[in-house]
Amino acid sequence: MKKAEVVLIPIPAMGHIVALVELAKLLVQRDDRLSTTIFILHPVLDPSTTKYTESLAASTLPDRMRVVNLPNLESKTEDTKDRNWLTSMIESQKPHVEEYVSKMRTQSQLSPDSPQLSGFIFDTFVSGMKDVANGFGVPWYVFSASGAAFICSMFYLQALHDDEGVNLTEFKNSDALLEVPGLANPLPAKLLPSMVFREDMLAIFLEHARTLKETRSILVNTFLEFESYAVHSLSNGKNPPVYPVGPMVKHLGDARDLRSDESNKYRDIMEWLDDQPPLSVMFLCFGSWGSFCGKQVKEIACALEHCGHRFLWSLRKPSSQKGKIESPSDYLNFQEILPEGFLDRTLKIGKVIGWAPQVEILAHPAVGGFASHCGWNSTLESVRFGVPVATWPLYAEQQFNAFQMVIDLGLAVEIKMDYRRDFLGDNEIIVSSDDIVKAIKHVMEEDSEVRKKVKEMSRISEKSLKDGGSSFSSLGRLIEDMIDNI
Ligand code: UPG
Repeated sequence: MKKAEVVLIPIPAMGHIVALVELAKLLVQRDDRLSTTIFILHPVLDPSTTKYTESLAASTLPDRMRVVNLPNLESKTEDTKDRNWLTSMIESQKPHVEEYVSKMRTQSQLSPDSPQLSGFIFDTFVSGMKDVANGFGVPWYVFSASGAAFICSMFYLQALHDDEGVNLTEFKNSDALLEVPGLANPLPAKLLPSMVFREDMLAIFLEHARTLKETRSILVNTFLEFESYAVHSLSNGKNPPVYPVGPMVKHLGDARDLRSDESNKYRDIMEWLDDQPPLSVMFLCFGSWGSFCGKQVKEIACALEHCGHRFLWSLRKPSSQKGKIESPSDYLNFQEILPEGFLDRTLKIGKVIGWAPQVEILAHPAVGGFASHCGWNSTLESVRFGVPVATWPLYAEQQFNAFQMVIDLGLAVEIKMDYRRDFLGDNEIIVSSDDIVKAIKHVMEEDSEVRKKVKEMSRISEKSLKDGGSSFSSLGRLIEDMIDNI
């Protein structure tokens, strides 16, 4: 029997590692001819990612799946203010990947029963590692931790820039309507991914878009029925083949694997939820890097006090140094940021927490709505568990995702679609408590059209992963391709 080894390399950030870990699990569980090795690049971007990778090391991984931590090259990549940090990290990690994979290969060649290297799967923004795969003479695939429409936007923007000479940075703040293939409706240009608006980031974005055209195939964490417009648009015979293999979301129960002090906090949250009526709780959580300035926190607090719904709010502390790219941390005491008396006044209806066991919360029957930054994993988790979202995008491609969810798919409502909170503190506007209340009331309506549509999409998402479903079949075709490589 032919056995194949696949090496997966995500960006060292939560939203990217989670999805590739789930893909690796899916591959080995689906086919016993496959083995997977995930390389974690170091330094990882934030402490929550470190906790997650530690929990992976501590948990029992499925057979034929391993996680390898590459050396920590902190000194070579420490200047995270340098927007090229990822490019430099990838360059410096290449020799380590080569060395490790060479050893794996030598060992497998000694034993004909061992799996043979069949290919690499790189995150969209790690495709600079393609030389390593080429050096080993094996194909490389790209995995998008964002949606299929986002990939369409990469190709579209690259063509606008390279073929038509359009200056993309001028789209910042522009209301010009763009016909992005993969979206059903014209997109206001200001909702394009943030990378496009800064010269230094744009060059990197375009380089990745060009590289994407060279890959063996594009794997996307999505499912056909959810992004049918985008998947069909990508499958035009000119692009590499596309495999929608999602939705892959973090497994329920992963939070319980964490260290016991974390587990106690999470138990407390889950017990609080157990005491709340069905669909009564609005959950607010803004991803691994989401935080707000003090003035905005006060507007949110005011909205929660007056909207008339119960709430569970993951509130995180922004970097104290303006201009420094630094992930948020947990507040030691929420009182330092919340309006005076807020915690006492809302004791019976709400709970403020730090890092949240998000999938467990979304899966809980008490949760009726989700205010989210629209990171792609959070978007898929909301769909997977049938919880409608109130969109509050912050950075990266989140405005684009919010547009897709609210306007294109009708699966979410808007808080503010063109909000942008740059890591460096640029462009911050304040969303009023009135606007927040309006969106919360809308998303919490029990019999709303949006809720019905999300529930239906949740059902379809489950079906897509089961035997005969669209993502199940797509993964099967991908696996055959990987086995054929050896
Ligand atoms: N999460 C928690 N608890 C928290 C916050 C987050 O469990 O308190 C989890 C969440 O369940 C999800 C992941 O962390 O699985 C976060 O992923 P995502 O929603 O995609 O957000 P980001 O971490 O912000 O992800 C980055 C980009 C985002 C992009 C994504 C995938 O910011 O814009 O879509 O990567 O490319």
